[in-house]
Amino acid sequence: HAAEMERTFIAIKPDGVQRGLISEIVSRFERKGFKLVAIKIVIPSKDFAEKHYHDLKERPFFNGLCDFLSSGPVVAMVWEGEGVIKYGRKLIGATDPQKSEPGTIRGDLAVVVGRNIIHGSDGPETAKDEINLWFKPEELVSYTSNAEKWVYG
Ligand code: DGT
Ligand code: DGI
Repeated sequence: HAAEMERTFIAIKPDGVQRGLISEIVSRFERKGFKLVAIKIVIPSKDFAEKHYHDLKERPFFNGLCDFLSSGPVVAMVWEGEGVIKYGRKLIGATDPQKSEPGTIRGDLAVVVGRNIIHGSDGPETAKDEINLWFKPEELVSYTSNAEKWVYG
């Protein structure tokens, strides 16, 4: 498994941080068997939030969404593993917590779409773009996890 592993960008939004859910969320990715390769806590500027959500520029909730993301600390992370982009979305659950299944992060821990506590890249292209937006290359740590041989066999 030395080959290039898939990576995704995951962010705990200000509501998740303020509600004390950092460890709960990190734990779900960690216990699954995914590997944490970057993590930091930052308060994004409004301008930065707009860059992150540029795809949603035309939506009526865009401004409020960007105000919200820049309203407090965000825990930005990069997680690595086989199928981590798609399965990360599965761990997170549907965008609207009213529709997320129990057992998912949003299903278990959030109630409304405007406060759905976490973001995850929705595909390989956005994963690459979002990792590059939030992290410098030297902030990504390459290492061998001792658990890998037990996770992948
Ligand atoms: P997903 O799977 O969460 O990326 O969402 P999609 O791709 O199934 O749905 P999309 O990208 O068309 O819409 C994203 C979210 O935006 C969706 O959860 C509901 C919300 N939304 C869509 N259109 C409108 C609208 O006209 N007004 C408001 N307030 N929300 C909208
Ligand atoms: O990738 P997701 O976060 O699951 O969903 P997305 O990229 O379609 O939307 C990004 C964020 O925008 C989402 O996490 C919460 C917010 N959002 C989406 N739909 C609505 C919304 N916020 C409000 N207030 N109303 C919406 O209908």
